[in-house]
Amino acid sequence: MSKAKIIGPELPNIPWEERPPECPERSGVVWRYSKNPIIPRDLIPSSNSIFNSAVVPYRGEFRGVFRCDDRRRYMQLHAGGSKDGLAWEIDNERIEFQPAEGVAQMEWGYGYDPRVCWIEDRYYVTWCNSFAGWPTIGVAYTHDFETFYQMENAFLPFNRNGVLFPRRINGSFAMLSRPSDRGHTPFGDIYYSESPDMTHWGKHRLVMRTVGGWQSTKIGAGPIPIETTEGWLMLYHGVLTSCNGFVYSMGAALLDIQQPWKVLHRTEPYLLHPKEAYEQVGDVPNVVFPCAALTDAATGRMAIYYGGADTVTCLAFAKANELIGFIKENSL
Ligand code: BMA
Repeated sequence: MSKAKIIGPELPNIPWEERPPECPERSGVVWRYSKNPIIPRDLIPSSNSIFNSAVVPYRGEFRGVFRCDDRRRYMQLHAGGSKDGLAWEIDNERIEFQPAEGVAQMEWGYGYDPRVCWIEDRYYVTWCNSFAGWPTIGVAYTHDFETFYQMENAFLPFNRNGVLFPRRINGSFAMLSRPSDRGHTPFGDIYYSESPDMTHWGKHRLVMRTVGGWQSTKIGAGPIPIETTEGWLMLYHGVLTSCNGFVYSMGAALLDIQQPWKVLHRTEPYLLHPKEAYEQVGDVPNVVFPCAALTDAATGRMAIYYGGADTVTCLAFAKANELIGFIKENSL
């Protein structure tokens, strides 16, 4: 058993459920919440679907930014809150971003797959943002989940899955991303970039490429990387192209703490794969897509939020030491 520990705050109130007895430890290093999905597609009147969403701890409670595709099937971002991380109240109206100081008002096109990251003094939001109609990484910040200030886009099109690190690395902000194309990109590797000011991004490095099986078509970072005694724990999605279309699964890697573009270990088998009805059937079948994880450093508990079949929001659990032991023992 690995003695790996999470480095971070103690959060005893995150959602938690013990591993069910029918789920053996070796194959069940990640297990689903028994009451999935936690957010139905029509929780708010305006939504067609609520999935691929990001949550964070907030003043003893939880807040989040949710991907709510509306009933016109336009992709929108909505703010929400919860006392227990399970029952959520989500605003019926989408977030109206205000321009951050010195930034011109940007026209809203679409937004999807948000991530939320506390760094130093505020919550940063990154998402796949329409930049003159094409996808790239949008960046904003908020202090209260009521007013959101939009900054410059991090990159030129085409890019997706922008995921910030929760602290500066060697003095700079750091972000993972996945350069892409204008469609349902049939390729994609994970890259690392740094910025002194959250506006100018450079010093790009390749982190990892696709490999065989469930992660053979494209890969993209999921939740904010989790700092541990064994490296940055990065949960990510991997895509396989079947004769019936893309299949999205979840795996994990450990990245070097000082130089996160160096991969220390990476799972060969997937950790979570579309298996339940709410993952296999929906607007896009066969998708598990993680975008957030709440962690408790004292117990190593992890609550992983993921989208099911591009339709609903689900929860899965893991213990950091078991997960890290599994990654090391089942590494490529
Ligand atoms: C990706 C994104 C995700 C989605 C996935 C599967 O390109 O659009 O939001 O979950 O496709 O449709």
